[in-house]
Amino acid sequence: MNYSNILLEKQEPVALIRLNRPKVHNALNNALMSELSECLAALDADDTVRAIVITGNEKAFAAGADIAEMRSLDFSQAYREEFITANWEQVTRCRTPVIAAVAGVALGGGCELAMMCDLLIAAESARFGQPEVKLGILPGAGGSQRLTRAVGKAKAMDLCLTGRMMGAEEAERCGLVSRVVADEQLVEEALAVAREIAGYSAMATMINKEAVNQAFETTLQAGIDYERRLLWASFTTEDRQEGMGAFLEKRAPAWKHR
Ligand code: CO8
Repeated sequence: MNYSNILLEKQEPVALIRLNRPKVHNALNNALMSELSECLAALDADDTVRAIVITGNEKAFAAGADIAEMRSLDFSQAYREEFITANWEQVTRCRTPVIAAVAGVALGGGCELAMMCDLLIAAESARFGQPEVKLGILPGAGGSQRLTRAVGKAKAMDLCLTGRMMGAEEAERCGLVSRVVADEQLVEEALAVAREIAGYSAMATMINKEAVNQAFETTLQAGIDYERRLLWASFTTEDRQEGMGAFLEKRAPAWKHR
Protein backbone atom coordinates (compact mmCIF):
# COMPACT_ATOMS: atom_id res chain seq x y z
CA MET A 1 0.00 0.00 0.00
CA ASN A 2 1.33 3.44 -0.96
CA TYR A 3 0.65 6.34 1.34
CA SER A 4 1.35 10.00 0.65
CA ASN A 5 0.45 11.63 3.97
CA ILE A 6 2.04 9.11 6.31
CA LEU A 7 5.24 7.08 6.25
CA LEU A 8 5.16 3.46 7.34
CA GLU A 9 8.20 1.57 8.52
CA LYS A 10 7.78 -2.04 9.57
CA GLN A 11 10.49 -3.31 11.87
CA GLU A 12 8.96 -6.63 12.92
CA PRO A 13 7.57 -7.16 15.49
CA VAL A 14 6.76 -3.42 15.63
CA ALA A 15 5.65 -0.77 13.15
CA LEU A 16 6.36 2.94 13.07
CA ILE A 17 3.93 5.39 11.45
CA ARG A 18 5.09 8.96 10.86
CA LEU A 19 2.46 11.60 10.17
CA ASN A 20 3.88 13.41 7.18
CA ARG A 21 2.47 16.81 6.23
CA PRO A 22 5.39 18.85 7.60
CA LYS A 23 4.49 22.06 5.72
CA VAL A 24 1.31 22.41 7.77
CA HIS A 25 2.61 20.94 11.03
CA ASN A 26 0.90 17.63 10.19
CA ALA A 27 -2.57 19.18 10.12
CA LEU A 28 -4.92 16.22 10.04
CA ASN A 29 -6.91 16.41 6.84
CA ASN A 30 -9.24 13.72 5.54
CA ALA A 31 -6.64 12.21 3.25
CA LEU A 32 -4.17 11.75 6.11
CA MET A 33 -6.77 10.36 8.47
CA SER A 34 -8.05 7.92 5.80
CA GLU A 35 -4.53 6.65 5.23
CA LEU A 36 -3.87 6.39 8.96
CA SER A 37 -7.11 4.54 9.48
CA GLU A 38 -6.42 2.12 6.63
CA CYS A 39 -2.85 1.58 7.76
CA LEU A 40 -3.85 0.87 11.36
CA ALA A 41 -6.51 -1.61 10.24
CA ALA A 42 -3.95 -3.42 8.07
CA LEU A 43 -1.33 -3.50 10.84
CA ASP A 44 -3.92 -4.70 13.34
CA ALA A 45 -4.68 -7.63 11.05
CA ASP A 46 -0.99 -8.40 10.57
CA ASP A 47 0.22 -11.11 12.97
CA THR A 48 3.82 -10.06 12.58
CA VAL A 49 3.08 -6.64 14.14
CA ARG A 50 2.70 -6.68 17.92
CA ALA A 51 2.88 -2.97 18.77
CA ILE A 52 2.59 0.27 16.81
CA VAL A 53 4.20 3.68 17.31
CA ILE A 54 2.65 6.82 15.84
CA THR A 55 4.84 9.91 15.70
CA GLY A 56 5.19 13.21 13.85
CA ASN A 57 8.35 15.23 13.34
CA GLU A 58 10.52 17.29 15.68
CA LYS A 59 8.23 20.34 15.42
CA ALA A 60 4.82 18.78 15.43
CA PHE A 61 3.04 15.59 16.30
CA ALA A 62 0.01 17.27 14.72
CA ALA A 63 -1.34 20.83 14.91
CA GLY A 64 -4.93 19.63 14.85
CA ALA A 65 -7.60 19.03 12.28
CA ASP A 66 -6.95 20.83 9.01
CA ILE A 67 -8.60 24.21 9.54
CA ALA A 68 -8.55 25.05 5.82
CA GLU A 69 -10.48 21.86 5.08
CA MET A 70 -12.90 22.39 7.97
CA ARG A 71 -13.65 26.01 7.16
CA SER A 72 -16.35 25.36 4.58
CA LEU A 73 -18.11 22.57 6.46
CA ASP A 74 -21.69 23.20 7.51
CA PHE A 75 -23.86 21.19 9.87
CA SER A 76 -25.70 19.40 7.10
CA GLN A 77 -22.53 18.12 5.45
CA ALA A 78 -20.86 17.26 8.76
CA TYR A 79 -23.95 15.36 9.84
CA ARG A 80 -24.46 13.51 6.58
CA GLU A 81 -20.81 12.53 6.24
CA GLU A 82 -20.43 11.81 9.96
CA PHE A 83 -17.49 14.18 10.02
CA ILE A 84 -14.65 12.78 12.15
CA THR A 85 -16.11 9.46 13.22
CA ALA A 86 -15.38 7.30 10.22
CA ASN A 87 -11.61 7.74 10.01
CA TRP A 88 -10.70 9.00 13.44
CA GLU A 89 -11.98 6.17 15.54
CA GLN A 90 -9.89 3.43 13.94
CA VAL A 91 -7.17 4.22 16.48
CA THR A 92 -9.50 3.24 19.30
CA ARG A 93 -10.66 0.10 17.47
CA CYS A 94 -7.11 -1.15 17.07
CA ARG A 95 -6.48 -4.12 19.39
CA THR A 96 -2.73 -3.98 18.92
CA PRO A 97 -1.14 -1.64 21.50
CA VAL A 98 -0.52 1.82 20.01
CA ILE A 99 2.02 4.30 21.40
CA ALA A 100 1.95 8.01 20.58
CA ALA A 101 5.46 9.50 20.51
CA VAL A 102 5.00 13.27 20.68
CA ALA A 103 7.55 15.99 19.96
CA GLY A 104 6.55 19.60 19.33
CA VAL A 105 2.89 20.51 19.19
CA ALA A 106 -0.03 18.17 19.73
CA LEU A 107 -2.93 20.57 19.44
CA GLY A 108 -6.66 20.13 19.00
CA GLY A 109 -7.22 16.98 16.96
CA GLY A 110 -3.48 16.27 17.33
CA CYS A 111 -3.82 16.08 21.10
CA GLU A 112 -6.99 14.05 20.64
CA LEU A 113 -5.26 11.60 18.33
CA ALA A 114 -2.43 11.19 20.86
CA MET A 115 -4.97 10.60 23.62
CA MET A 116 -6.69 7.88 21.57
CA CYS A 117 -3.44 5.90 21.72
CA ASP A 118 -2.78 3.51 24.60
CA LEU A 119 0.40 5.06 25.82
CA LEU A 120 1.73 8.56 25.38
CA ILE A 121 5.47 9.25 25.45
CA ALA A 122 6.55 12.88 25.18
CA ALA A 123 9.77 14.54 24.13
CA GLU A 124 10.90 17.49 26.25
CA SER A 125 9.73 19.80 23.45
CA ALA A 126 6.17 18.43 23.47
CA ARG A 127 3.31 20.88 23.99
CA PHE A 128 -0.28 19.80 24.34
CA GLY A 129 -3.40 21.88 23.99
CA GLN A 130 -7.04 22.07 23.01
CA PRO A 131 -7.09 25.52 21.38
CA GLU A 132 -10.45 25.06 19.62
CA VAL A 133 -11.98 27.82 21.73
CA LYS A 134 -9.81 30.27 19.78
CA LEU A 135 -11.55 29.15 16.58
CA GLY A 136 -15.04 29.47 18.01
CA ILE A 137 -15.51 25.70 18.36
CA LEU A 138 -14.74 22.95 20.86
CA PRO A 139 -12.78 19.70 20.63
CA GLY A 140 -14.60 17.16 18.47
CA ALA A 141 -12.62 13.94 18.54
CA GLY A 142 -13.08 13.21 22.23
CA GLY A 143 -10.78 15.91 23.63
CA SER A 144 -13.14 17.32 26.24
CA GLN A 145 -13.85 13.79 27.49
CA ARG A 146 -10.50 11.99 27.26
CA LEU A 147 -8.53 14.99 28.55
CA THR A 148 -10.86 15.31 31.53
CA ARG A 149 -10.55 11.62 32.33
CA ALA A 150 -6.77 11.81 31.98
CA VAL A 151 -6.02 15.00 33.92
CA GLY A 152 -9.21 15.85 35.84
CA LYS A 153 -11.67 18.71 35.52
CA ALA A 154 -9.46 21.54 36.81
CA LYS A 155 -6.71 21.09 34.25
CA ALA A 156 -9.07 20.13 31.42
CA MET A 157 -11.19 23.24 31.97
CA ASP A 158 -8.05 25.37 32.12
CA LEU A 159 -6.78 23.99 28.80
CA CYS A 160 -10.13 24.02 26.98
CA LEU A 161 -11.23 27.47 28.19
CA THR A 162 -7.93 29.29 27.75
CA GLY A 163 -6.64 27.32 24.77
CA ARG A 164 -3.16 27.48 26.29
CA MET A 165 -0.46 24.93 25.65
CA MET A 166 0.89 22.65 28.37
CA GLY A 167 4.53 21.54 28.28
CA ALA A 168 5.83 17.99 28.64
CA GLU A 169 6.73 18.31 32.30
CA GLU A 170 3.27 19.59 33.24
CA ALA A 171 1.68 16.90 31.06
CA GLU A 172 3.62 14.19 32.88
CA ARG A 173 2.84 15.70 36.28
CA CYS A 174 -0.88 15.68 35.60
CA GLY A 175 -0.95 12.18 34.14
CA LEU A 176 -1.46 12.84 30.44
CA VAL A 177 1.83 11.26 29.43
CA SER A 178 3.59 8.27 30.90
CA ARG A 179 7.20 9.27 30.24
CA VAL A 180 9.20 12.29 29.10
CA VAL A 181 12.43 11.70 27.21
CA ALA A 182 15.04 13.80 25.40
CA ASP A 183 13.92 14.84 21.93
CA GLU A 184 16.70 12.98 20.16
CA GLN A 185 15.73 9.76 21.96
CA LEU A 186 11.97 10.00 21.44
CA VAL A 187 11.46 7.59 18.57
CA GLU A 188 14.07 5.09 19.77
CA GLU A 189 12.59 5.13 23.26
CA ALA A 190 9.06 4.64 21.93
CA LEU A 191 10.23 1.81 19.69
CA ALA A 192 12.03 0.22 22.64
CA VAL A 193 8.80 0.31 24.66
CA ALA A 194 6.94 -1.09 21.65
CA ARG A 195 9.48 -3.93 21.34
CA GLU A 196 9.15 -4.67 25.04
CA ILE A 197 5.37 -4.96 24.68
CA ALA A 198 5.79 -6.98 21.48
CA GLY A 199 7.98 -9.44 23.39
CA TYR A 200 5.04 -10.65 25.48
CA SER A 201 2.22 -12.91 24.44
CA ALA A 202 -0.06 -10.96 22.08
CA MET A 203 -3.02 -12.44 23.87
CA ALA A 204 -1.74 -11.18 27.21
CA THR A 205 -1.12 -7.63 25.95
CA MET A 206 -4.56 -7.54 24.33
CA ILE A 207 -6.40 -8.56 27.49
CA ASN A 208 -4.39 -6.11 29.58
CA LYS A 209 -5.29 -3.33 27.16
CA GLU A 210 -8.93 -4.38 27.12
CA ALA A 211 -9.12 -4.41 30.91
CA VAL A 212 -7.53 -0.98 31.36
CA ASN A 213 -9.82 0.51 28.71
CA GLN A 214 -12.79 -0.98 30.52
CA ALA A 215 -12.02 1.33 33.45
CA PHE A 216 -13.18 4.25 31.28
CA GLU A 217 -16.46 2.63 30.38
CA THR A 218 -17.87 1.25 33.59
CA THR A 219 -18.23 1.36 37.38
CA LEU A 220 -15.43 0.15 39.66
CA GLN A 221 -17.18 -3.06 40.67
CA ALA A 222 -18.27 -3.92 37.11
CA GLY A 223 -14.70 -3.23 35.94
CA ILE A 224 -13.27 -5.48 38.63
CA ASP A 225 -15.72 -8.25 37.68
CA TYR A 226 -14.73 -7.81 34.03
CA GLU A 227 -11.04 -8.04 34.93
CA ARG A 228 -11.62 -11.17 37.01
CA ARG A 229 -13.42 -12.93 34.16
CA LEU A 230 -10.60 -12.06 31.78
CA LEU A 231 -8.14 -13.46 34.34
CA TRP A 232 -10.09 -16.69 34.64
CA ALA A 233 -10.30 -16.91 30.86
CA SER A 234 -6.54 -16.40 30.65
CA PHE A 235 -6.09 -19.56 32.75
CA THR A 236 -7.31 -21.58 29.77
CA THR A 237 -4.59 -20.35 27.42
CA GLU A 238 -1.36 -22.01 26.36
CA ASP A 239 0.51 -18.77 26.98
CA ARG A 240 -0.38 -18.63 30.65
CA GLN A 241 0.83 -22.27 30.98
CA GLU A 242 4.00 -21.22 29.22
CA GLY A 243 4.44 -17.99 31.22
CA MET A 244 4.02 -19.61 34.61
CA GLY A 245 5.95 -22.75 33.57
CA ALA A 246 8.86 -20.66 32.29
CA PHE A 247 8.99 -18.65 35.50
CA LEU A 248 9.05 -21.73 37.70
CA GLU A 249 11.52 -23.56 35.46
CA LYS A 250 13.75 -20.46 35.37
CA ARG A 251 13.82 -20.20 31.56
CA ALA A 252 12.67 -17.68 28.95
CA PRO A 253 9.07 -18.21 27.80
CA ALA A 254 8.37 -19.29 24.24
CA TRP A 255 5.02 -17.66 23.55
CA LYS A 256 2.52 -19.39 21.35
CA HIS A 257 0.71 -16.20 20.40
CA ARG A 258 3.61 -14.04 19.39
N1 CO8 B 1 -4.82 23.38 9.93
C1 CO8 B 1 -4.40 23.85 8.74
N2 CO8 B 1 -3.19 24.45 8.57
C2 CO8 B 1 -2.42 24.58 9.65
C3 CO8 B 1 -2.79 24.12 10.92
C4 CO8 B 1 -4.07 23.48 11.04
N3 CO8 B 1 -4.50 22.97 12.18
N4 CO8 B 1 -1.81 24.40 11.79
C5 CO8 B 1 -0.83 25.00 11.09
N5 CO8 B 1 -1.20 25.11 9.79
C6 CO8 B 1 -0.44 25.74 8.70
C7 CO8 B 1 -0.41 27.26 8.79
O1 CO8 B 1 -1.59 27.80 8.26
C8 CO8 B 1 0.82 27.58 8.00
O2 CO8 B 1 0.49 27.50 6.62
P1 CO8 B 1 1.19 28.54 5.58
O3 CO8 B 1 2.65 28.22 5.62
O4 CO8 B 1 0.54 28.21 4.28
O5 CO8 B 1 0.89 29.91 6.10
C9 CO8 B 1 1.75 26.41 8.28
O6 CO8 B 1 0.92 25.38 8.81
C10 CO8 B 1 2.79 26.77 9.33
O7 CO8 B 1 2.10 27.26 10.47
P2 CO8 B 1 2.50 28.60 11.23
O8 CO8 B 1 3.11 29.59 10.29
O9 CO8 B 1 1.32 29.04 12.02
O10 CO8 B 1 3.66 28.03 12.19
P3 CO8 B 1 4.09 28.55 13.62
O11 CO8 B 1 5.32 27.78 13.95
O12 CO8 B 1 4.14 30.02 13.68
O13 CO8 B 1 2.89 28.07 14.61
C11 CO8 B 1 1.27 26.52 15.50
C12 CO8 B 1 2.65 26.70 14.83
C13 CO8 B 1 1.34 27.04 16.93
C14 CO8 B 1 1.00 25.02 15.50
C15 CO8 B 1 0.18 27.28 14.72
O14 CO8 B 1 0.28 26.91 13.36
C16 CO8 B 1 -1.22 27.00 15.18
O15 CO8 B 1 -1.65 27.58 16.16
N6 CO8 B 1 -1.95 26.14 14.42
C17 CO8 B 1 -3.36 25.88 14.67
C18 CO8 B 1 -3.57 25.06 15.92
C19 CO8 B 1 -5.03 24.83 16.13
O16 CO8 B 1 -5.83 25.74 16.28
N7 CO8 B 1 -5.41 23.55 16.19
C20 CO8 B 1 -6.79 23.13 16.40
C21 CO8 B 1 -7.46 22.93 15.09
S1 CO8 B 1 -9.20 22.62 15.29
C22 CO8 B 1 -9.25 20.97 15.70
O17 CO8 B 1 -8.28 20.28 15.75
C23 CO8 B 1 -10.63 20.45 15.99
C24 CO8 B 1 -10.61 18.98 16.09
C25 CO8 B 1 -11.96 18.48 15.77
C26 CO8 B 1 -11.94 16.99 15.62
C27 CO8 B 1 -11.28 16.50 14.42
C28 CO8 B 1 -12.03 16.89 13.20
C29 CO8 B 1 -11.48 16.29 11.93
